[in-house]
Amino acid sequence: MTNISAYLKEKAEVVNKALEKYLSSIKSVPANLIEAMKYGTLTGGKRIRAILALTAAEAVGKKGESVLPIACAAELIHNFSLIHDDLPCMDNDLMRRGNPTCHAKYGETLALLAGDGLLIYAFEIALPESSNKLKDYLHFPQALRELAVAAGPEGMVGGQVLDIEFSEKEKNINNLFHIHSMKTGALIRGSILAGAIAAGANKNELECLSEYGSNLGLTFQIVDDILDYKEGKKDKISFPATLGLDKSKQKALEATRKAVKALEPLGEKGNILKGIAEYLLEREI
Ligand code: GRG
Repeated sequence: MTNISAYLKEKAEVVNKALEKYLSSIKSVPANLIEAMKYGTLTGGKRIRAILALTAAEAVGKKGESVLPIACAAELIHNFSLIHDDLPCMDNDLMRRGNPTCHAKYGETLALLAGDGLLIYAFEIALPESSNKLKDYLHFPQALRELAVAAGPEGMVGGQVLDIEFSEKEKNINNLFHIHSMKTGALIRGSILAGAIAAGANKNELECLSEYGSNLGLTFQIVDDILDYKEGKKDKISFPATLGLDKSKQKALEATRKAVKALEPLGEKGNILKGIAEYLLEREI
């Protein structure tokens, strides 16, 4: 049985090294832009989306590192969204991951552009540099499309708009599920599917992973809300504010059980994904 926290730590190091390398290899741009892009990406972060992409590739029989560019692309897209989410026109947050937010450190204009830079760079690193590399990147365009759908208007960006536009009264439990499945769940599910697609997964494997990913995304957001709530952010419209703490925990447990059940057809190959789902249910950070 794999020790999941050791596994997550080891994979996060692999991802961090790759992100550092990618971001250090950008040439001929203003130094302050690269600095802000690195700051927004490399200053903390659990790397869950990238790790899920690597682990999904392993669950369908490939080496995780064979899909590292796709895993890093998912992580760059996530970090772009965090920088933009913190901006004054969105949440106007001054702290993230225990440090000043990107705009608090570099100003609003550069932070906005650093986010844009990360989003676009995600697509650059996940596509082959030259036709010599096409063989290694065979399924990457399809994987990248999965990430684009997850992050774009049908997913994360659309969810953010709904979150902003629904009035407090409209944020009943059904709308809350809908907003979060787009805003947070879509990129988590998309990262899992993108890792598996890049690794050449078949239709049955993708069906299991899609169901796993949807439920894992829901667990992730409910637990995120519970952690915020326990930290005293009780004004926020969230699962515990709407359902209460106990019912929210129950919903997260139900979603985790569904996620784990969805992995059954993968047999032992799904064990690490199962462990990650259980770990994310119990996480404290
Ligand atoms: C403005 C065009 C445009 C796009 C941005 C702001 C935005 C659209 C979307 C916001 C999406 C968002 C920030 C959702 C919150 C998701 C969430 C729970 C983030 C925290 O994820 P963790 O815990 O973070 O994985 P770490 O720090 O570990 O990386």
